[in-house]
Amino acid sequence: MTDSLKGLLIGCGFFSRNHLHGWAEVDGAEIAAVCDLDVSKAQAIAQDFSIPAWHGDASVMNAGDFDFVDICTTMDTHETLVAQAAAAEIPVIIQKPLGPDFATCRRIDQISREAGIPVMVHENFRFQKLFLRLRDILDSGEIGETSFGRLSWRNDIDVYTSQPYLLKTERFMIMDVGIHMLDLARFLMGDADAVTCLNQSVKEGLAGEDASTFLLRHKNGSVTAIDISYASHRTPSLFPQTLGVIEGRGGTVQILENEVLRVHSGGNIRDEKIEDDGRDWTSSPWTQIQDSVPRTQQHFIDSLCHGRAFQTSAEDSLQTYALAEAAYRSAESGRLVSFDDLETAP
Ligand code: NAD
Ligand code: 89Y
Repeated sequence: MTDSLKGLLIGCGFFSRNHLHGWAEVDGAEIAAVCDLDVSKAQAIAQDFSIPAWHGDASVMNAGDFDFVDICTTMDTHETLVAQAAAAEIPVIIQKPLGPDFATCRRIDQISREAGIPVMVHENFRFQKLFLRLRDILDSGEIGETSFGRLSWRNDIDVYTSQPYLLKTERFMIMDVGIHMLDLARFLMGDADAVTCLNQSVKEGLAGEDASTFLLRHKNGSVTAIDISYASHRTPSLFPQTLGVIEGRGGTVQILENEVLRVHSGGNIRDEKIEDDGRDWTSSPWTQIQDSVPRTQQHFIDSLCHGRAFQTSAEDSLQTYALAEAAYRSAESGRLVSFDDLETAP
């Protein structure tokens, strides 16, 4: 382990346990210290995961002890923390959403580029096994050039108990889950540059929307329909499954319940069941999401070590966050909003 890159994890809240389990599996990296404004949380999680050091102030980045920083705090804190990491010249992997709006995301990318510090967004949905397999099927040419996609995330998981900050988040559903869907749409269907969107606040007492329905116009002429909701009541719950379909000019892949890809091509049909990885620290219903965390982290470390661009670098992710911005503008105006309508294009 002497050659392992030493990381500092910042933010020891709800999702950070998945990060620490993940880092324990990653080749070439280890977490050397954790940090939380609430130092008792940092201490408790450090002890649970046998991490040797804990801190209550992110300025510990300046100590010169770290090769990378893993930021697992909510979006309102991201610009300041990335600026601190950039000043300390430490590469960053940072949880989604990168920032609360497109202007902030642009500034974060600018900070990263000016300091020459690579920043990757921890966008783990594209690292779910099902979507990696789906990408392989598309790359094989089996269904031909894509023309239409539908991605659907609808459930009523009690996200408000585990992530109570979402109750007060004004840009809620699109930034929390929509951002995963927009990234997936780009991953599977290519870049897009215009959106129409309708938002709903179904549950009472929320500061923001908890359901959103949108259409994306891709640059290659294809279209993706996305619908997301935390107010969709079904038994059993579909959390955390993304369902849908990808149509190509020569076939179709359906994304069905319980991690099944149904491939229609050449007049034939076959089902591929995507099994989880069988880790001992994952648990239903979170397994798919948890399994994707170490894969996301390994991509960060491998790219860093080999000087390669991250799939979801801050710069690349501007395309995703511009779509989210366009979606909010569309919901407000009732119109299709393209990148030309934003003050600055990604
Ligand atoms: P949380 O509120 O439970 O934890 C965040 C922690 O960060 C808190 O303990 C807080 O004290 C700490 N913190 C805030 N500012 C800090 C600072 N400047 N220095 C040190 N510590 C600081 O949040 P969470 O639910 O763990 O979510 C964190 C992020 O992860 C969010 O952006 C969320 O959207 C994202 N998330 C992603 C996934 C996924 O699948 N990718 C799932 C859940 C959450
Ligand atoms: O916040 C959400 C996310 O990003 O992935 C799952 C989640 O934690 C709840 O839906």
